Amino acid sequence: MERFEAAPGVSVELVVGDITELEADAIVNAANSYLEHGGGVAGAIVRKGGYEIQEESREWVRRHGPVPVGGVAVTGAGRLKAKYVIHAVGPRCGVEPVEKIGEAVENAIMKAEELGLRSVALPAISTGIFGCPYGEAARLTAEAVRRAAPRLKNVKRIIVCLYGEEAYRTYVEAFRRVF
Ligand code: AR6
Repeated sequence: MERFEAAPGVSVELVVGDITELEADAIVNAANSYLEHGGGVAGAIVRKGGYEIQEESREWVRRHGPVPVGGVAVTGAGRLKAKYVIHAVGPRCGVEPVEKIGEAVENAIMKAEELGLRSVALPAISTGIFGCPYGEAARLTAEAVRRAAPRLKNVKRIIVCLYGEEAYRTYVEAFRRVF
């Protein structure tokens, strides 16, 4: 585990593990615009949290339409320890601009703030099925945390959850450069 001070009173922790096991007020999902939760983080969230998360997601899309790339939507978290799932839509690399990762991260953190939460856990958005390289995703994520952190009053703890050592090492390097 590696911890940085993102702003006075706001910490960002990088950890290795399964995001669905984390204790945070909100877990961020690496979602697609239709909130159809297939594999990766999304699949794990529905498997562990329950199918109600998928149903609530469909209802959200029926009401509001698809979530734009870089945007977020909120549902309950079913049986997960978290109170909410914040579904953040990252870009598909080679199709949409990689910079949208930063937008998705910043919007997810600011949504947690708006919900009055103290802690939020994020995965490495777009680096799995959406095919973005860890290096760029890590830099964009670190820069997005730096932009969001000074504006936070409720959120005190941001956790970035990496799945495996390679992702972890790359994100730690990027965060050391930014913080
Ligand atoms: N906990 C933490 N990280 C994980 C977990 C987990 N349980 N499982 C995978 N990862 P991905 P994307 C890592 O594919 O690239 C879905 O079908 C994984 O190693 O979950 O944004 C959605 O419905 C990778 O580093 O998200 C979308 O259609 C990172 O999490 C699409 O995939 C993100 O991988 C989104 O693709």
